[in-house]
Amino acid sequence: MMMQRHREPEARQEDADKPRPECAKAPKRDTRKHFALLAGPLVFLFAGLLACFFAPGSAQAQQLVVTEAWVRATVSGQTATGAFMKLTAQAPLALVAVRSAISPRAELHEMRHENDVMTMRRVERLPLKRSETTLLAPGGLHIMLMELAAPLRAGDVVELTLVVEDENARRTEYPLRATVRALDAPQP
Ligand SMILES: [Cu+2]
Repeated sequence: MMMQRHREPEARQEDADKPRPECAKAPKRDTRKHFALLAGPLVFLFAGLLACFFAPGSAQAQQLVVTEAWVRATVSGQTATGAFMKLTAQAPLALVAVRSAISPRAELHEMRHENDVMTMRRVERLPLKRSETTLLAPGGLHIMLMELAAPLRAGDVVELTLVVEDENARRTEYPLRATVRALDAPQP
């Protein structure tokens, strides 16, 4: 029995070395190439699926792209400032709330020039059309960060969370970081 067992691997090796008609027709290299061609995209697909399942909100995260986020610096004693950015929705969305650890009262505001007077009002819900970029900028729509506990200096980084609602009233949070820019940037 023992002798037979020891011989087994050798016998298998010999079998493997023998050319088999079926294998001779399709060289091994081709099989590997096909596998590599197929495996590459599969790995990416699988990694993508994993990311969707395990990264909270990442499936929805692709629905809103936030760029060029910044916050205007403040001077000592100033307790409110504006946050600005570009919002591009990949699906019909609405910005419904803003939160920040540095402000117990963060609101979306709109500034309008009416009869030579600049007026500012709160916007409860900002619809974001698909494939359109909405600009939050000084003199227009902006996020107002109020009741600030400390001054914001140029170069500081402020963490904000945008709460966005999709067509099915499903809410998704988008955390983002905005850099504080110098005071001489235009007023909100
Ligand atoms: Cu405001």
